[in-house]
Amino acid sequence: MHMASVGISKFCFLFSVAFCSLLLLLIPALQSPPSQLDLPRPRPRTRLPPAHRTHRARLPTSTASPLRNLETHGPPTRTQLSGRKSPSQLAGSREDLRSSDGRRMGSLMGYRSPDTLELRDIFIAVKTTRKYHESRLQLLLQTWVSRAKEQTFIFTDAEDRELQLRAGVNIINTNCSAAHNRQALCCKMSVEYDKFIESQKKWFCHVDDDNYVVLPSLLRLLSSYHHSQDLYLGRPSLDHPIEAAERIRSDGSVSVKFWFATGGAGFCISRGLALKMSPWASLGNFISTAEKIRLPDDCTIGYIIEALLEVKLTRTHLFHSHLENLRKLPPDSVLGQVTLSYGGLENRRNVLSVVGNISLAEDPTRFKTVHCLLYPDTEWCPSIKA
Ligand SMILES: *[C@@H]1O[C@H](CO)[C@@H](O)[C@H](O)[C@H]1NC(C)=O
Ligand SMILES: CC(=O)N[C@H]1CO[C@H](CO)[C@@H](O)[C@@H]1O
Repeated sequence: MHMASVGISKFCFLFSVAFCSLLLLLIPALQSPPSQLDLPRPRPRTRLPPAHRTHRARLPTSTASPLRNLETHGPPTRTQLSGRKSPSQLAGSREDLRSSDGRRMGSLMGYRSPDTLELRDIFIAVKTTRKYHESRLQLLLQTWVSRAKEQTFIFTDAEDRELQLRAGVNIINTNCSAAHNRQALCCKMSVEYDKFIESQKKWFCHVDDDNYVVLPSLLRLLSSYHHSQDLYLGRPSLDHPIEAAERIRSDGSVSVKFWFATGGAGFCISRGLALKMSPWASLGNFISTAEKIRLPDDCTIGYIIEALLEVKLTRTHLFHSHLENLRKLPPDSVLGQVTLSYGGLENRRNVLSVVGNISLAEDPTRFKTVHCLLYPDTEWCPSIKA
């Protein structure tokens, strides 16, 4: 009896020892791999190779601080964007931008699928001034803006509650001067930029109050890119790059050459690129950047993108300003363009040649005709039926 119980205890003891050893052997295999993961790591502010990133993404969430989680996965907020000035901090906004797309691992691994873009992902800024609220703006509100009310933002320089109520669109009083000078124009662009960043939309498109935006064409064009890519789309206004004294990176003794998209034809910037522009464009920085290089708003955009960020303008001939000979656009290609315009007071006859059911007297800009060709169901469009 006694001997047998000793035998059982011995067996139990040996069995426990064997079991524990087995467990000890298994522990390293069960544990999470390499201890480097547990080391405190520097803030993820530098570009990491994709393999590294995927590795990190598999970390249990408990090891990542909630703060870091918020920073890398949440969309960048105004405060995060503000005050970023140095190039190293700029890399930070790059990180924010890439990881704001973190769920699209595909794009991080190098292949991107075209954006499944909707019209409401595009922020369309229309620059105007008090003087044109009745004439130019009214035409836009009646035509293309009526088809994109939610995502169109009209930047002006006066309070106009009546217009806001009547049109039911977003009208932003920039509080900038109504003068048509560099300072006033840059002031408006600066507000446009900040409102776009705030909006969380995927694309920033700027147009003037004499532009018709062919919404289906705009959507088609932007859908062929991804908003996390660096994209600056527009029509170069000159046939040569502009040259300016470099006063941001040097003392102005050297000059830089860069292309810019003419503001009068409209241009679009991807969110990815817009976030990188933040040190020179956000919260009033745009005005000081423009002051330093002493160039107008659209040139300053080109300067920040081409000269400072070294991203090339993607040329497109689908954007049109009133400075072009609009009559030369083949009538059957008009609806395929992205922006259209018309000659102003000084060139009344420079209008699109479109064949429509509305007379030139009734529609001197041809915008109504274009609109009715695009949306024949519009209530004020004349019936096309014979
Ligand atoms: C313009 O001024 C008004 C009144 O002070 C203010 O409510 C509004 O936010 C300002 N607009 C911008 C874009 O700062
Ligand atoms: C305003 C205008 O020109 N309306 C014309 C549209 O087309 C129909 C049919 O051809 C004409 O009857 C309208 O006068």
